[in-house]
Amino acid sequence: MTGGAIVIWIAVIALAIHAFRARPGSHSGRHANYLILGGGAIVPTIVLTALLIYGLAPIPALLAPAPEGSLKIAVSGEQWWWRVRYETSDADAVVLANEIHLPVGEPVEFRLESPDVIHSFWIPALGGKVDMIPGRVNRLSLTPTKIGVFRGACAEYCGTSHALMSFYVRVEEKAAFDRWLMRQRATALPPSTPLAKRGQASFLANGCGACHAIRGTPADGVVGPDLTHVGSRLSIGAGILPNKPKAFVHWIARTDQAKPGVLMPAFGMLPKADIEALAVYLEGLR
Ligand code: HEC
Ligand SMILES: [Cu+2]
Repeated sequence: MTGGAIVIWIAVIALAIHAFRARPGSHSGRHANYLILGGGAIVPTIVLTALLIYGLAPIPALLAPAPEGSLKIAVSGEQWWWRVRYETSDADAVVLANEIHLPVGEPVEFRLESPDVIHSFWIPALGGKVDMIPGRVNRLSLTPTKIGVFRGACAEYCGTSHALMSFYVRVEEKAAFDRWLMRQRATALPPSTPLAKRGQASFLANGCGACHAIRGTPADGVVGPDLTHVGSRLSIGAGILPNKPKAFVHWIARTDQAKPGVLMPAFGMLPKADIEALAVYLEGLR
């Protein structure tokens, strides 16, 4: 493309210089018309058609199904977070939120959906963006080639906190990925310290379980993110806060300040000690 651009640039500049130097009347009207038709219509049509074909060619590979047996991950864009479901060959899927791990060098197929409005799934370092449209399942296939942590974002304005809807993708060696997936599949470990126990009791007593699931406890809500291993995530609140007890306290007590318009009520009315216990309990869910 750079080569082609240089050739066209030189041709245009040469013509411009020629136009300045030519004496008036040195070209017939017929010649001038050929130049306008050729340079103004035919050449651009050929060049732009070639560029269009070149630009569209890689798209079918991105949208085609990944090879049989590759990893399939359903991602649902919600207001304003990401529901992630690993559809592993076993019957039981692995559910989490706002974080995706991938084995390096292996093809993966994302199935993108949305229950509410149009979102757009975009991991700039790994692949093109694809819209998540209510009532449809769009596909995106890619093969990550580099180990590392990459940020993803919603690329379609979807409401008040559209800009606070991010996620992280961790690309790692297959062995590390398998260990991670096994841990994510497991149910939550019971709380071990008195403070964490108090946190769990508070979680179950205050209705958090109506919206959140913590597998291995009676909490089985599906309105909000699955919190079974929330303590293992790189961030909380869809990429906006660090995974630290202090951030959990802030999120639980002043949810709407952390994320305007959020579909979770703030629980600032709970006793401070309860909120701190909740934070310690959740942060410990590795
Ligand atoms: C009415 C439903 C509802 C209730 C009740 C609720 N939440 Fe949430 N919660 C949500 C939703 C929805 C989100 C995702 C918000 C977002 O990121 O936009 C969320 C997000 C969270 C997150 C961040 C999860 C992540 O993956 O980053 C934590 C932690 C959390 N809630 C804890 C709690 C606790 C603790 C309680 C009880 C004190 C509670 N929630 C009660 C709906 C609820
Ligand atoms: Cu969105």
